Amino acid sequence: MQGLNTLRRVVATRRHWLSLALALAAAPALAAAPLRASDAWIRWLPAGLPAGGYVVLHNDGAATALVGASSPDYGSTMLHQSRNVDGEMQMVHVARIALPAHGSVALKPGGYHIMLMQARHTIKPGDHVPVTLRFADGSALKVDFEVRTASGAMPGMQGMQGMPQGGHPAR
Ligand SMILES: [Cu+2]
Repeated sequence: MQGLNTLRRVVATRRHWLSLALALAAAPALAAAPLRASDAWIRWLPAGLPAGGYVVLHNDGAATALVGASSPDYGSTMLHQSRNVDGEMQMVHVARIALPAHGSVALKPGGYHIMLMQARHTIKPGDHVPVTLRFADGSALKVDFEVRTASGAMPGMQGMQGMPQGGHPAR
């Protein structure tokens, strides 16, 4: 009985040291990565057309910038900005997207986006695409992007277009 209790204590102690070791191993990675991503999605387009990738980047550290992106699912990836030039939407290649210290930047339709080109296989709504984001400080962030249809991305917006104003004929 005494022997079994001793064995249990040894196992418990080992488990404790293992969890402590794991916590120590994780700590430096957390401290060195002040960048986070949320709401990452890709606007799906048919026939393998270039697709826009959108994400909100949060920076808990010093000012930096998004300087590149890559994905194993796409042959070519660029940082783009949509701009309204004389009433016409145009896309331009940008080298960097500034990320202020202790701030955030939203890549969204009509603005900054990640242009994903040359899909390596059929990508459809509901898929998840890994994209690695590279920053000016040398760090990288692997983010899971969810593929959505243009309408699915903005629930309600489609139904609101053309909705009659006031349902009853004036009398
Ligand atoms: Cu683009």
